[in-house]
Amino acid sequence: MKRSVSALIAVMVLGTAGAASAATLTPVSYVFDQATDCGTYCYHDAGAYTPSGSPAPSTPAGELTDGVLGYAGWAVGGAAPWVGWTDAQVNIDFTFDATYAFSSVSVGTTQDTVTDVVLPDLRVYSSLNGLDWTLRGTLLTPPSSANNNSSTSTAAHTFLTLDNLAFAAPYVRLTVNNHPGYGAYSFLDEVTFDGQAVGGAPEPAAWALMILGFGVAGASLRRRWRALVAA
Ligand SMILES: [Ca+2]
Ligand SMILES: [Ca+2]
Repeated sequence: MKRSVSALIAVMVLGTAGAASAATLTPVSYVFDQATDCGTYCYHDAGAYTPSGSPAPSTPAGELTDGVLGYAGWAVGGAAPWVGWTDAQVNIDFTFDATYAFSSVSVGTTQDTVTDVVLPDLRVYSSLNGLDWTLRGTLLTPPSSANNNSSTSTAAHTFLTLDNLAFAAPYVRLTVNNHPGYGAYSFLDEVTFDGQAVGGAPEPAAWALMILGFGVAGASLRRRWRALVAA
């Protein structure tokens, strides 16, 4: 009877341990190599657009991680929630407060036409020191008019997700490429990360397993002790 109860507890504990807790991971900061040449307009990280010639902000204000989304129609609300570039390729480097094991990166973006604001190609890199980068995932989205939205649509927009990622790092780079020869702009409004902590304190399920292990070891010691006394 006793044995079957502890077997049941072991199964319950193992079941909990198997359901590893992936969570949304929030970076502490990010920077991007946005050029000051924004074409006709600069779609800043903070606020709406400004005419060409205005300096781009040197420090991002955090629109990519503030939880605020735009619509499929980028022009709704003066494009305020969007961060946009005419650069063919932009690197956005995210810094986390510790090393995490990443499983997916999701990017809010939209398209009006393939020759204006176009869905980008995305690449994810990781780094242990913020200097040397290793490619971890690629999501290519060939330009297609099937992805067009009216620039005044209030429908929900696209999220492009790189999943099945498996790397651990404190730095993650997202490279955004707007298909040279097609789009003039890539627009992003949010970047989210899923994963879990590594090398930190054991999770409750791990503690339960350890305590169960101590119990089993203790019981086995007691049995051995009793066997010695009886002999
Ligand atoms: Ca946002
Ligand atoms: Ca903005």
